Amino acid sequence: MNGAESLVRTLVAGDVTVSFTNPGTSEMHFVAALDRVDGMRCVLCLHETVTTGAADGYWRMVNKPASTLLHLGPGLANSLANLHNLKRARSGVVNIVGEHATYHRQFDAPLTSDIEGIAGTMSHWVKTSISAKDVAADGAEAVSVAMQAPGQIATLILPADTAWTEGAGPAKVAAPSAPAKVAEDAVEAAARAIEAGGGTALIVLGTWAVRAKPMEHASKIAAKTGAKFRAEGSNGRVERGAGRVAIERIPYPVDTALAATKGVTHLILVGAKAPVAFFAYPNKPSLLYPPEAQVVTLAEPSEDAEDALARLADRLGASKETPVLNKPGRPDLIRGDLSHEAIAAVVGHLLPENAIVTDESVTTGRNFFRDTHGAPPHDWLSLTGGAIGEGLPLAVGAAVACPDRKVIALQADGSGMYSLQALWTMARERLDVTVCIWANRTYAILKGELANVGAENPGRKAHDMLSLGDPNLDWVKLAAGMGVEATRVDTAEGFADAFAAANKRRGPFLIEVLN
Ligand SMILES: Cc1ncc(C[n+]2csc(CCOP(=O)(O)OP(=O)(O)O)c2C)c(N)n1
Ligand SMILES: [Mg+2]
Repeated sequence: MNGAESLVRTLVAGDVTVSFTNPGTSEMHFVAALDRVDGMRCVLCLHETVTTGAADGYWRMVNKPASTLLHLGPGLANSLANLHNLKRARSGVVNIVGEHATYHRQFDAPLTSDIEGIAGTMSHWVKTSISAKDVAADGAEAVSVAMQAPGQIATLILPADTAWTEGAGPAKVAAPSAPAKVAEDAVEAAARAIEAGGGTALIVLGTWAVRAKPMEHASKIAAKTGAKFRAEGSNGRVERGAGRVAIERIPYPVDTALAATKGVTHLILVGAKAPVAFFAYPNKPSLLYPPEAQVVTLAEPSEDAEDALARLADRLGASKETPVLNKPGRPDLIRGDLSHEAIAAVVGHLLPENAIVTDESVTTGRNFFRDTHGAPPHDWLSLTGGAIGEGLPLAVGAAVACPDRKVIALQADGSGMYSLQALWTMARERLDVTVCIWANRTYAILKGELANVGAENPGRKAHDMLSLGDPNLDWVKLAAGMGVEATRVDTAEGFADAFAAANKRRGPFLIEVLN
């Protein structure tokens, strides 16, 4: 058995059973091994940014790593923006990156580059296998690293000769350990902060704390003590909808966020960071909470948030409280123009039960949370690292992870263009995704940002840099060119009809929503 096959067998035995791939010559033996060994689903992606975004969506839904297969330094470099988002989502992944044969590197062939250097910027662990005998053991270590709570990025670099030379056979992946429980001191410190702060204490929830059960504990604590709670500004996966706790996020706009945290005296972090502004703006603070507030960490992102919140509720005598859960309820449809209100109403009115929503809506999505609190239970996956172009790849990964659930990709047009190749993978793999493109034909958010940073009287050149018109993008044709059926709507009732119809069928369908 060659090194490549020993690696594939190691990955499969370690429960890494999906590979989002974009291979080249140096990875051909790995491709052949993937072909020979049962148990690995290989999903071809037509740009590397799709592979890492998909691996992120996959992890968020099943809490285990997919692998990617990337072509040397340039392939890895193409994947970095979504690897960044994956890291910010606190997800895990095993990247397999091909490399020249060990003896060939000295000749500085065209694709030679500093792969470890490129990988190091976005990985928790980087290793180049030095011989075929090591490949399986290195792969087993990579899987263990990726599984380390809350999730880590392991990048294994595979010189071609280590793949094709006789290996040592598969290696065993160590069983992942459960997330650590927080120390009693942390529970006590959080309890004291909440007792001292009362109604001015704010619990910030992130990572696993925004799942249904831990949020119920947070709601009980709020009921007992008057403390408030919110989710981080963007979250890998929030469990939401009817019968679940209504959670609001720390708002994105600085002024709105500051209004939401005004008067906070105690900040209790649960799998979350203290909130900071996305960017600095002249004459605005960087911290999105009063700087004099006391900040207490109940649980790190790697720690067991559910257990921590349950113990905190116990300590505060809140365990018997009744959590406030969303009642079922949907907004009415609004007829006429495709205003942000009307779009949110369609999403809220028609969101399918048990849907997985991937949300890269940017300006169009500001009302989506409000209008979906009472929709049937669903998961909400947001852009976590601010590097736009992850929405469609996330949808690919979520659909591969959960083939029995409808994926709803809510996608701004400018962001969608960074990784629209994901549509082809949706068609190739027959993924059950309804894609809604918010075709406002601009970088709308940046128009606001131009004013926010104090740039005055923008002229023609600035306008052209923020406009996607001239020529208009034709998403129906773009989708058709990649094998995805599509339609265009320009009224709220047209969108409602198309959305309902798309959600009834299986397989990918795209709706270009002119707004
Ligand atoms: C990788 C990356 N490149 C560029 C940006 C800067 N950026 C932020 S928002 C944005 C435009 C978003 O436009 P669109 O997706 O159409 O959403 P809209 O503002 O129209 O709602 C850009 C270019 C970014 N965040 N990430
Ligand atoms: Mg836009």
